[in-house]
Amino acid sequence: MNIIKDYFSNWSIFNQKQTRNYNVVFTGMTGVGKTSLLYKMKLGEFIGDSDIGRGTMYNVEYYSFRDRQFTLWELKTISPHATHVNLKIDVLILVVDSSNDRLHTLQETKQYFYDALKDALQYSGEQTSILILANKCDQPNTSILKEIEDQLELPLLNNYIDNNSSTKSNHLWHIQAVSAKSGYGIDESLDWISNILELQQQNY
Ligand SMILES: Nc1nc2c(ncn2[C@@H]2O[C@H](COP(=O)(O)OP(=O)(O)OP(=O)(O)O)[C@@H](O)[C@H]2O)c(=O)[nH]1
Ligand SMILES: [Mg+2]
Repeated sequence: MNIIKDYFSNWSIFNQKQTRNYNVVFTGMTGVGKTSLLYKMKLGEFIGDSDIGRGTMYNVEYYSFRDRQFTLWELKTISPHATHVNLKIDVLILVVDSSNDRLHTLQETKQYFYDALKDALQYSGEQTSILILANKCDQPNTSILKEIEDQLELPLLNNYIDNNSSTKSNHLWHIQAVSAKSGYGIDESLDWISNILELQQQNY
């Protein structure tokens, strides 16, 4: 009997622990750096203006970090794709262009953000974890985080979610300055995601 057990235990499939996969969704207005950030995390490289992941309605990549498996989704619009693949969102990432030559004003970004959030809440669980990435912080004259936080009214985020989701739950949000180009803030973002998932696991 042991011989049979040893034989099968050498097969990696029998040794693999059942690991959960977490869905991390990147969204944000055009040109803010969603694709660049996704591939900076995945490949550790700034893809610049190469064709990787460009011109597509969505991108999806698998990624491991601190023994966790992630599926990273770049979704320009959440609903059609999320419905199609029956997605459960674990972490929502809103990417904002923090440089002063951004294509959209912070007021437009705010409108987009709350629309996207309302949409995403349909696919979120009991806890909603939201990471706001203020990208392109390598550029001169970027908005300080406080300005983005105030303009997007982030301190009121919990009330907004409570009013727009069916469950009263714990919502955790965080804003982080990042640069897909220099890599600034990427590790901190991944640490935040990892810690938040740890916390979610402890609560359930
Ligand atoms: N300086 C600088 N440029 C960046 C950074 N991240 C992205 N870019 C540039 O911003 C432009 C848009 O980047 P993308 O990653 O394609 O942005 P996106 O949000 O995926 O754009 P869409 O998918 O078209 O909505 C490209 O020219 C990138 O090279 C950054 O951190 N710093
Ligand atoms: Mg893109």
